[in-house]
Amino acid sequence: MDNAPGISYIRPARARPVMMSNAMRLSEYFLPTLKETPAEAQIVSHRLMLRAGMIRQSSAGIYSWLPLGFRVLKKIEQIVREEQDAAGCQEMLMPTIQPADLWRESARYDDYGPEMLRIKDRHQRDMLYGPTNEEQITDIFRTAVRSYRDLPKLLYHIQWKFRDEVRPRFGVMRGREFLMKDSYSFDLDFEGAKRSYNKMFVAYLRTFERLGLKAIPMVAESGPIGGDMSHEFIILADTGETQVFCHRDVLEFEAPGAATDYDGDLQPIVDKWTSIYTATDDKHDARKEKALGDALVTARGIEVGHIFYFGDKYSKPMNAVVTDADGREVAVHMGSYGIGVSRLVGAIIEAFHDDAGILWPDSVAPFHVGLLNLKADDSGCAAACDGLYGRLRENGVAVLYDDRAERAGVKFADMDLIGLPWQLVVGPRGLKDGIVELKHRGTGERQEVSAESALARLTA
Ligand code: P5A
Repeated sequence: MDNAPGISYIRPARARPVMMSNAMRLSEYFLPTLKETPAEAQIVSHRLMLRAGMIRQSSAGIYSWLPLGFRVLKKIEQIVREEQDAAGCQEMLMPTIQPADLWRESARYDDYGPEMLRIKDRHQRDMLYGPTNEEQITDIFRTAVRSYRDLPKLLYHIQWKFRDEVRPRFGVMRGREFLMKDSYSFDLDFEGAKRSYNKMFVAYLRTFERLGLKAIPMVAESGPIGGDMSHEFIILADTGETQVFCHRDVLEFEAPGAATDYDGDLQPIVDKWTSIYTATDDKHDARKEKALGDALVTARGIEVGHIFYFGDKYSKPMNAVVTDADGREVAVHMGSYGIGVSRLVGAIIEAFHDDAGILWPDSVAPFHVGLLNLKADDSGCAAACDGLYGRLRENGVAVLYDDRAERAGVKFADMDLIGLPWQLVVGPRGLKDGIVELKHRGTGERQEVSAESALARLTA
């Protein structure tokens, strides 16, 4: 609708970055920590997520994300997003609820079985809560793209999925409702598809590296076109559900850096990783195991990502075709690429914790600093803490300020439990000499320093 003359409905908005509130007082924050270990939690990440007030179970395998857990989830999501964007993948958003008819076209409606949550709408139409989105993206693609000139295309979204797992367990690690980043590639031919696949492969190595994880790509299944065109990305953890066999050299490999040229040849990077023996249970080779001898590492792992090349598996039955340079119609070559965003929260805790709680890597920590006022009813102490809180906040340091009227012991325990990288501890005794304590949660290292130098360290 046009504006009426003389009336301006639109006020120009000033550009302002969108950010989460970066400073919180614990007395106001919704952080329902638990002292007791919840009986239902079998693995450490599940226990710690419940105890640290990050999640609340709604029903089996379905969780609410409370403010602290939500912050971590969003941080992980953002790192995943940045690396997808860097690789040339374009973000979009598809719905959670899909029409069954699309899945009938690919014949997966019957194949998927009881893991699929089937729903009817008020008109008795068959719908489902999407366990993945291959059919839906193929449908979008086929109605919009006609020519090879529009290829390649790489699209992704970060959206909730539902799989009615037989045994949902381990908290967010094997949920029924879970957050996935799923990308889809469309190419004219196998060579193009391989380039897209390699881009995602490299983007995954970089993503997991930024999350502080050592993720090992394992050949998951040999494609029909020769070569290995499905990989699971596994991080090693004793509580993992996947059995892993690999050459110990794999553990020394490093992810390619941020300077990676995605338009260059990525094949050498992929080859470097896949040249050394890596396998999961189902695909492991007893002869190779013997040949490796001492170099063989057997371990348990958590699957945090999975990438697939599947050619025309969906494009053919669903008629997603483009015309090639000779005017012939060809079914596009597709791949799909998943990262378990909500699973990663648990996986990172499995990798980084001690007896007292979580040890967040800097990149995903919900706050950078925990500020502890050891004597909230001491006006000098409170004034000093308020001052530090203000300064940290002004400098853009994400800080959680424990200003509660609790005993020091409770504050230490809670702060260790939620695992913020730095603790700034302020008590009346030290304050008399202008001294505060700076503790690094990961190393346990403590330093008594002046308030000013603590600030300098934390804002550097
Ligand atoms: C790839 C993207 C797919 O669904 N379709 C779109 C393909 N692959 S996958 O391996 O089945 O899933 C991708 C990643 O999602 C995580 N994941 C889960 N996380 C929590 N709970 C679950 N029940 C669950 N199932 C899968 C895994 O990290 C997996 O690698």
